[in-house]
Amino acid sequence: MLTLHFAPNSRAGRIVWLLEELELEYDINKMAFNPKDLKSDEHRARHPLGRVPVLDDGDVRIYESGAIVEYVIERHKNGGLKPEVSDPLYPEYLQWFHYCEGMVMPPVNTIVVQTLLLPPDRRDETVLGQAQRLLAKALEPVDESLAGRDYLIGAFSAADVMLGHACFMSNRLGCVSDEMVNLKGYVERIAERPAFKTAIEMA
Ligand SMILES: N[C@@H](CCC(=O)N[C@@H](CS)C(=O)NCC(=O)O)C(=O)O
Repeated sequence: MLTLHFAPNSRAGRIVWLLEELELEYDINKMAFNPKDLKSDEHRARHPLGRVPVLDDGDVRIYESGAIVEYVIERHKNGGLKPEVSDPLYPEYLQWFHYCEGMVMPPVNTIVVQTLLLPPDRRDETVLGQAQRLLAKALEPVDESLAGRDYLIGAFSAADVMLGHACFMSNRLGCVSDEMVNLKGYVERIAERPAFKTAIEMA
């Protein structure tokens, strides 16, 4: 049985979304998004930094959301939700899959820290402004690439589970401008997917 170690409003939502899309059975260990739960000895034994998501699958324990997504689609769905290696879309699939944690999430993290996690007297407007500009820049090529496409490589894929979730979060943080019409439509399409709704409503 798959067990997902989860906290609300976090990247763990990606894994719920994926498991729901694939109609796989799983258990959830729901923790609060606070140091008491995430930095407990119990959770640090699962993830040395006390972060989520972490997935258990029998004797296997794995963290890093991208690695978990790849693990699940390879081990539990015969490589479903991604193009074949020989498919012309495969490089683009890989690119957007990794663009999520590589380019979009670093400024998202900073924005979350600077607007939600730090107490107001420790927030820094300069750092926040830099991160917002960086995120807007990082989202531009995503917006452009979505012109005439419903999803990142046309059909829905695991790259959407990664980057689509990051785009949804960016939009929720108010960082997707109305000019990014393709991206706005993409976020709306994602939000309409029943599996995504289940993931996002899991608090
Ligand atoms: N690159 C990692 C990032 C994991 C991560 O930072 N998760 C956040 C939630 S979105 C977390 O657990 N934060 C708790 C903390 O920093 O204390 C992944 O993709 O899984």
